[in-house]
Amino acid sequence: MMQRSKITTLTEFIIRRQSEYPHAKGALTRLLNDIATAAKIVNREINAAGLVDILGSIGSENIQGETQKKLDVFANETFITALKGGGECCAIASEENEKVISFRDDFSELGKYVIAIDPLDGSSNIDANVSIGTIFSIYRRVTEVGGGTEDDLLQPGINLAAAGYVIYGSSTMLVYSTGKGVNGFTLDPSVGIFCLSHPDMHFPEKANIYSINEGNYIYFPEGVKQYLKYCQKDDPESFRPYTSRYIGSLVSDFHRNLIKGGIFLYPGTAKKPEGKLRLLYECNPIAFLAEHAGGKASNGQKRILEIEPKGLHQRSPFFVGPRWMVEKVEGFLREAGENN
Ligand code: P6P
Repeated sequence: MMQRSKITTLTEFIIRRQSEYPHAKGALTRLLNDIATAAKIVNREINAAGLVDILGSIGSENIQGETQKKLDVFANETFITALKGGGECCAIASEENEKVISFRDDFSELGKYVIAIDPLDGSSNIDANVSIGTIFSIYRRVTEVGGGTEDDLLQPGINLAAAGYVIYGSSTMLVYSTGKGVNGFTLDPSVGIFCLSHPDMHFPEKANIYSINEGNYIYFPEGVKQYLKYCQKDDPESFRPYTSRYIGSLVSDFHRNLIKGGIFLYPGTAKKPEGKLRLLYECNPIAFLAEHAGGKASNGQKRILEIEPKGLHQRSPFFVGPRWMVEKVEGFLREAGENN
């Protein structure tokens, strides 16, 4: 009988990693497992979305003024229920909710962590059957007692205890870091277990992909326009011209760039100087993962993780990928006097 190679499950991996923290009591372990459980439930609905009447909008809008899709609402409710029930989290900031969801019951308000989450990022792609994702950030609370508050959530990314994403694609993967490397787990749907499939993920040395919505070209800062011209020059020694790849789903674009090597850019524009992506639950978690995978993330001049958040839904220009690629676009912005 063929001996199956030893599979490391997400639970085994998290518990093994917990043993490296002498004072850990398992709260973060349980919290990460709560997230994985919710992801499996959302995954099941996404896979069935084409079969039952769960596609389409529910007619309401979220606080971003974006039409909410049924799966958006389902995913949001699923993660909130799982995190509230797990007792390790005392508050959530979600893209789908204007204010912090504070858990004030006796059980949850003792939770030591708070979470900022985009429950279903890229949802405009749902009806086109394009891969979408969940993005999460985990902070230790800074308040002492009671339900979590906005103060617990408005922390810079350098304070993150953990961050990660789930990508619901040709296979479903959970990729996360607690600050000691980035590891990817693929869901075996036949048994509902996440199995270690991408240990110790790093951006590859050879990177030649750039991801940006070039439809906004005329509104880009001059430095970004110059960078795009640099990407398109013919110089085989530096792997140029690069390949342009853009899905319009941050998790999918970032995951591909992490595996194949590439930079993702969502600059501020003349019309939207702060860009589109939200600092707390899109830029920070992806930036945390990028740095622990050997990369860099900035807003064009400042490290994303050092930006002090002022609001739950504030936006930031976002450049993330291999360090040398991000520094290249920062150089063009500096030359154009657009890095102040
Ligand atoms: P655009 C999805 O709505 C999202 O927030 C990210 O997942 C994605 O990277 C970005 O917006 C796409 O924005 O303006 O190119 O459609």
